Amino acid sequence: MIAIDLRSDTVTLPTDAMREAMRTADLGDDVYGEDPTVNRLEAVAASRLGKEAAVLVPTGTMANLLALLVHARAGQEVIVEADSHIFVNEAAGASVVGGIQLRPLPTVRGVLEPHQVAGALRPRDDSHQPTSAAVAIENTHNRKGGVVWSPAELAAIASVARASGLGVHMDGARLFNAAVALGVEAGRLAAHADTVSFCLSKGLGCPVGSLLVGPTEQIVQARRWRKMLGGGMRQAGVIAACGLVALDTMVERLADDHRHARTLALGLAELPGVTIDPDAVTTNIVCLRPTRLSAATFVAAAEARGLLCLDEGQGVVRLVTHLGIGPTEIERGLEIAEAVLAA
Ligand code: TLP
Repeated sequence: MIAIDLRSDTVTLPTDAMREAMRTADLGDDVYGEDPTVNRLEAVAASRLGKEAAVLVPTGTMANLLALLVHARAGQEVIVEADSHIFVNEAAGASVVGGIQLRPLPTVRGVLEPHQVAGALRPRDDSHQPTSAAVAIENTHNRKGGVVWSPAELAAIASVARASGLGVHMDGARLFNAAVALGVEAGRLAAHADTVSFCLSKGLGCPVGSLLVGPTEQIVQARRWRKMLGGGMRQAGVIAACGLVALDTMVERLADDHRHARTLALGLAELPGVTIDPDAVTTNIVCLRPTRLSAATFVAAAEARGLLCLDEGQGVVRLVTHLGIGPTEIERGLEIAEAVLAA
């Protein structure tokens, strides 16, 4: 039985075009700055997001960590959303490596309100307290169900941050999902942050790789941290080659993933025994709450029938659409969910 894998968009496999690009890529030693394919990808990424420079890293986690290390130093604080990937899922890297304190603010949708950020700022002249260095936002917001920040919401946070001298980092692991959902260029969204990370290895289909983009001075610092953390890769052009294919050909198709997620959400809403708001599904992440089963029971029973999804904790099951999922898989997934809920 071939499973329908909706655990994450990270499970996607490289396309034939990516495999061919890897095979034929011009390579060099990127630690010497000599890999032409990496150099090209970094230039394309920076220009696409309207920033001066970019650095290729293995993972979104490393891209976020480098960003926080560049924005803040030991004893300083970075404001984050309480359900953000940085706060929940990155093993406290900024605290361990950088001595940086994270300040989590709870929200309903994953979108920080300007008054929350303003209220969380530390006084500069109180020697008891850490000093506020930056705000990190997540777009789309993963644990809240792929929530897209509107340009106005981004502008509002950027304005509070800048008025107080704070840096802004955007964890845009799924930034292109946000851009496609809004029908705008990703650069318009990136303009509200100083640094932006995005992943090649999620909906864009690459096997590995993320980029951090921002001002040259910050990216130069980020490169030093990358080296220290062991992220200086050599003939990384094999990865970058896939990234170039992805930025060229895989962005527009994210709209298919969004359509499939919406169909899935509408179908799930028809079933007894689940709580779900299909109108909240605007990108590729669907979150549901089984009302009569625990999330863990739902996930185990679905897996036994060939549907893989994730127990997100707190009673929530997450299903993510991606490159390997079409209308047939959505239809079959709904049949399995129906059987699980009826059993
Ligand atoms: N998210 C993964 C898991 O870690 C939860 C997933 O399956 O969704 N920022 C955001 C918003 C993310 O969702 C992720 C990965 C990352 C950063 C980290 O990226 P990687 O896995 O490349 O370190």
